[in-house]
Amino acid sequence: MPSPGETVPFLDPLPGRSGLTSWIFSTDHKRIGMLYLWCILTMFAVGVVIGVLMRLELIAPGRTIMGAQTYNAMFTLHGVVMIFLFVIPGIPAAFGNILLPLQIGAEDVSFPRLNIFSWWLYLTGAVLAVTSLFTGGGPPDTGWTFYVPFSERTTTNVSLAVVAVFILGFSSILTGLNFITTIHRLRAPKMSWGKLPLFVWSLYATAWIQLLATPVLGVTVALVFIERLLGIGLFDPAKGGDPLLYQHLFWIYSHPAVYIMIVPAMGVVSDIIPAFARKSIFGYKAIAVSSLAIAFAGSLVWAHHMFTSGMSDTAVLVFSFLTFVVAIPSAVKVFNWVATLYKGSIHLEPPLLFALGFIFLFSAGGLTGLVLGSAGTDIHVHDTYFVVAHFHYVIFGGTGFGLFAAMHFWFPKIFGRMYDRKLANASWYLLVGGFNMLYFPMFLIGLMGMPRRYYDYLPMYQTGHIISTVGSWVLVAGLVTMFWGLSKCLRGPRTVGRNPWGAATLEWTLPSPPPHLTFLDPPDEVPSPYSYAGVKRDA
Ligand code: HEM
Ligand SMILES: [Cu+2]
Repeated sequence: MPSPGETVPFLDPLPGRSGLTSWIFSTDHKRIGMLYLWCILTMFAVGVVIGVLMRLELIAPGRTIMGAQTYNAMFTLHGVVMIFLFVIPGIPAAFGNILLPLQIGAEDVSFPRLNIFSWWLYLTGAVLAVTSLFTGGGPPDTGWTFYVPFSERTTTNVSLAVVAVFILGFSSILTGLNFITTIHRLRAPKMSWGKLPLFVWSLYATAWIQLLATPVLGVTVALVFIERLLGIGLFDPAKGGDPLLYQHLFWIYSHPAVYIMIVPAMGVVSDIIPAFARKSIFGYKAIAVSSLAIAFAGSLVWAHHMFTSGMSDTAVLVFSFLTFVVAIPSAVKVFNWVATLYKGSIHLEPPLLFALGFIFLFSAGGLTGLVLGSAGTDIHVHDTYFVVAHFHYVIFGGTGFGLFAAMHFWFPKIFGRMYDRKLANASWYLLVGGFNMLYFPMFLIGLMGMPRRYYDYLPMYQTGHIISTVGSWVLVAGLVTMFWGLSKCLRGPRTVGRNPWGAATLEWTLPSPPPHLTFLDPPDEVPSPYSYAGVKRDA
């Protein structure tokens, strides 16, 4: 007879093990993924509220709803929350945890206790980051980049904030370590590297960046902390330190970090597109290898954030060239997705809509990145709203939409219930429309010279700012609609079968929701992940 663990859905309590502790001390990768998911969505909500408040301030020149110092704290907090608490952990820690073992036919990740420990570190880091706002000398006002020497001289609570970042970094490193080991050691015997779902390949590439690049950030923020505490001159030129050194160290992590954010989203899109085009993925190997290529080449381009910092011209040339090189693997992916859709039998369901939103917005972000990667044009738009537009297109349009796509693809599997598809479709129009209204004008006012990180501006920029602020309201309407539609996954009878979309990766062979214990014995047969012959959808 199977144990209750093999039949009871993982969301439901097991006999004798229920309540909050069965979640926060769980070593089940699926439950840990859910813990991350709730935290990440909460942090997203916090970040959005702050973003909307900033937009409100910017609706008119001069002071509107907050003063300069409050605005500085707001953009710092918004950046820290969105980067370190939302997009970096976002897809890998939530969906990666839930799906990685299921997709490779493993019982769990390699180190389940380390896994829950990572979540506790994440929670500690999040609590400290929020605490830094209310304690010490007021909320940090440096921007999420903590640039020296200002971050060492400001009397605001930077010390606690960098400690929080340090702890969050460890959480990320441990997740990466866990995933690499799991993929190497725990694949089902028949799950060869060539049969790995592309989402797994993307997590694998990401995990290497998490493991190798994050320690650099840890060291860097630790040095800022030490310098603030002890007053030794590491980075502050007044004390004989070197501020450029800080920028190098910071971006050696933080540029690869943008790939920690985006590569898993690319993996999500690579899994969704073939399933909804009913056609095998075009260029499986190219997509898998391009994830690794992005991880590798992406580690060599950090100084494109520093073209105006006074580096040598040779360095500028080299980093500009390398930046163009790293665009290639991303373009390879976009090409392959489009080629997969070509002549497919397309089902325009919500997951595909969000994946298409990803391709469109990410491409806009990526291509404008080339304007920034070429030093001549970068010097003109550096530190303007052009940059703000660019990175929102990449990280929000890319990773954010990738996460939305993942939710619409896998929530039926996770909860056993379908969301409201009409609301999902309606929200997509509001989100894509609101998004472009919010961020596109920023390209234009950026080109006109509107600097970033200012609460005030010249009247010549007001039209763009008004459109942008109204766009933020449309976007929020889209978010509310989307989450309202998704919340249907939380109530009512569980009616979704094993494979509502007719997808071919292993997790769709399990019940929805999967039971507590899965793949105690590895599966005998491992499907080809994108071959749809004979795969039926059952909802
Ligand atoms: C409703 C959604 C959002 C709105 C209204 C919004 C708005 C803004 C505004 C007004 C700024 C300040 C620009 C400046 O003065 O330089 C900003 C900066 C920023 N945003 Fe957003 N944003 C939103 C969503 C997001 C998301 C989803 C992410 C990440 C996934 C994100 C990441 C950032 C980052 C990293 C900064 C830079 C902070 C800094 O300069 O230190 N934002 N955003
Ligand atoms: Cu970069």
